[in-house]
Amino acid sequence: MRYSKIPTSLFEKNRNKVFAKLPKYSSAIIFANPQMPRNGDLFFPYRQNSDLFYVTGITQEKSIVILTNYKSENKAILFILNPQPDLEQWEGRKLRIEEAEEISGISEIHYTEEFQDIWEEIANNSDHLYFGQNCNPRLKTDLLLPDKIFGEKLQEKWTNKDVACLSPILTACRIVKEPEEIALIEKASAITREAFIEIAKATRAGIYEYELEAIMTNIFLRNGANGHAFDPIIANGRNACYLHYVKNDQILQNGNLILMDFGSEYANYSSDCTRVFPVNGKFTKRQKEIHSAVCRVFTQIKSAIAPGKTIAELQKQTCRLIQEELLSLGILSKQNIKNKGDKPAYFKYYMHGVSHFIGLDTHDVGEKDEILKPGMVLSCEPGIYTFEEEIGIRLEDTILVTEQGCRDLMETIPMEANDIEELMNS
Ligand SMILES: [Mn+2]
Repeated sequence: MRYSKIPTSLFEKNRNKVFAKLPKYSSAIIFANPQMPRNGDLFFPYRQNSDLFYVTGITQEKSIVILTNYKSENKAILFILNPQPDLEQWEGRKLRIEEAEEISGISEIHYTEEFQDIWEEIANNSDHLYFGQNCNPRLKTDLLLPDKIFGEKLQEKWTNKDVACLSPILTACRIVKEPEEIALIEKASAITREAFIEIAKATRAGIYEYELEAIMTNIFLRNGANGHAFDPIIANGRNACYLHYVKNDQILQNGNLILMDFGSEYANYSSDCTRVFPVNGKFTKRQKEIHSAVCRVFTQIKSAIAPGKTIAELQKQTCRLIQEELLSLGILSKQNIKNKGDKPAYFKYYMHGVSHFIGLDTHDVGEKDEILKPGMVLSCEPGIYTFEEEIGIRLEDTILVTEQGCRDLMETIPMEANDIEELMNS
């Protein structure tokens, strides 16, 4: 493991949260993510299913977990690969049963060969069957996902039972983070901070965007992160106006701004940050004007993050504030705002959400109408993008909701233009 061992008490707590939401005589099943084929005999880098990790801490492929209360007591049963010497010769050592127990705190562990028989017995004796599934409404894929296929088979086979998707239950559990999880997100954020400081100092005209990415990757890995929580965006000049620009293959031009949306993933927990800084270490007057406008919106929205609010409400407020800033910047006129098309006038310059939840996934579980509670972690990320002026600004921190309001986990990463200039010229 690249990260310090997570206490099994976290996974026990997480399992207990799930059990508390299962009706009597229920059995829930979660499969590891499939290994995604690349080409030839290769796979893409492996990342565990966040739901399975959440209740077990296990990152090994082909693992399965069943959470059941069909015999009235709550019980977790874990299945792992039977380690075969010929496979290990190629892929390295696989988990032993004692090791899987030490990571997960689960005492009943079998090899996957035994899964089918044990599951049949458990399913047969349960009234409610839950299957794991990626239910993110923004996921668009034509792939036949194994979880979904398994769920459909369950529905076909057990017509006399209540068969349902486990996602709503796991979402309700995962959305509020335990102190141990917050500590891991803080660690990921601290690594992200270190990368920004190094990059700000190394930035100069004439080098490629990917050279900044190389510094970032180096610092993430050196600090024990899994790597990037998502493909980093390192966009100078007009590239910053493309929201998900990840080619990072252009030369940094003197006079341009760089938008960098990035974050390390530590122990499978994400951090998410966006900063905008000048290639030559000095903002122009106009760049500073637009940057400060987004900074003001960021500060106001951040101060509105508190228990009881929703992301949908923050979004409305952001759009109002951005519209005002666009007016003062002279980007929009009062007439533009009055002429209503199918979309409001500001939409051309600000077209994305101001917040998403953050946790085991960078776009973590939880919807826009979720009422914020202490322990939830979310982004705050307003922006203004103008192709006319070739300036794209987005400012983003990872933020924890607290009893009193919120705590910015990235407060110490310079954001304001003056602080950035000071850092770059130090
Ligand atoms: Mn984000």
